[in-house]
This record gives sequence, C-alpha cells and structure tokens, in this order.
Amino acid sequence: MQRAMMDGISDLPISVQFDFATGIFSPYADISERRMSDLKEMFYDQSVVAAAMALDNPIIYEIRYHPFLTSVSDMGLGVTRIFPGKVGDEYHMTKGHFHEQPNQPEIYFCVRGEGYLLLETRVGEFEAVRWLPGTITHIPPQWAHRVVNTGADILVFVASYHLAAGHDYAPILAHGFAQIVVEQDGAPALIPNPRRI
Ligand code: M6P
Ligand code: ZN
Repeated sequence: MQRAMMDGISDLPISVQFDFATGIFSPYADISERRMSDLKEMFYDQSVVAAAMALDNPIIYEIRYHPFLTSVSDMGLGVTRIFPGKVGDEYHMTKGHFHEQPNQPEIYFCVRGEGYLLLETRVGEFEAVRWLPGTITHIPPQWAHRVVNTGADILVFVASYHLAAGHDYAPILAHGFAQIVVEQDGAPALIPNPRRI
C-alpha cells in the first residue's frame, strides 16, 4: 500500500488545540498512563515503591500523543503531565530514555509547573536544567532525557520529535541518571545517584 493511502496520513496542515488550564490538547490519538509499577526500578527507595504498588499503584504521569504523518514525514507530538509528589524523598519524574536512532533530537517545552530536565550522554556527560514555565530545551541526539517535577502543581511539557527516533530505556533501567532530585530541608536538591555509588 502506498504510504499516502495508509490510515491517518495527510499532507495537509493539521492543528490541535492546547488548553493551558488543564495541560490537555485535543483531539489526540492516544493516551498512556505511567503508574508506579511502570517506574518501579527508577526510584531509589525500593521499600516505598513496593508499599505504594501494593496500596493503590498511583499514576505518576500521563502522556497524550498525536502523530502527524505525511507521505514523507512522521512528526510526533507528546504532552506529558507529571503529577506532584514524591516517592520517599525523591520527586516524581519520567522514566527517561535515549533515542534508538543516533541522529534524532527532540524539543521539550515546559508550559506549566517547575522542576528539572536531566540530560546525560552515553559516556556520562551530565546536565541538569532548571525548568520553569516557558523554558524550551533542545535535546541533542545521544542525550538521554528525564523530567522531574519538584513543585506542588502538575508539571506540563510539550515534546516534539520524529517517531522514527524510537525509545531506548535499557541504559536508564540499568543504572539511572548520574544525579537524582530529592527534597532536602524542604527544598529540591540534586545528589549523586545512590545506585552508582
Ligand atoms: C515526551 C516524549 C515521548 C515520551 C514521553 C514520556 O512526550 O519524549 O517520546 O515517551 O515524553 O517520557 P518517557 O518515555 O521517558 O516516559
Ligand atoms: Zn525523547
């Protein structure tokens, strides 16, 4: 079948509408919830993770997706809402991933809330970018990316990427990022990842 005849492909401009009050856009093609059980290896306090999974396995964040497929391109839009909260003293965060394809970047745009974008290369260069509403970060190829919500509100960010980029979670599952973000004396602090010490 020709690509132009496949489902959902259009070579015409398409718009969706984002609601700043809720952090939800519509229409969207798909929604994905990430619960504690989906992130169980990611948080360092495994006893808190086990207790939360046994209790109500809470949603940590949710992502609404829309693919913009044309006959020659595959731009993806993702809007993620990270709910406020902590696992022990570690703030809610996304799993984080590298892109499978080595030449694929991404744009992340923080529209609501506050926190950090953690970035790390496969050879261990690390950056933590303070994130506030309006911060837009270009994530270069080969930098893993994770967003941490350190505020009392939801953190909402918009992501734009090529679907062909793919997600590689394995290195993050294996050893996380160089630093984690925890509450210390009532404020967010970046500390070395205990799994790497
Ligand atoms: C953004 C994009 C998606 C990603 C999502 C959640 O919307 O980067 O590709 O899936 O954030 O991040 P993660 O996959 O790390 O849980
Ligand atoms: Zn990505």
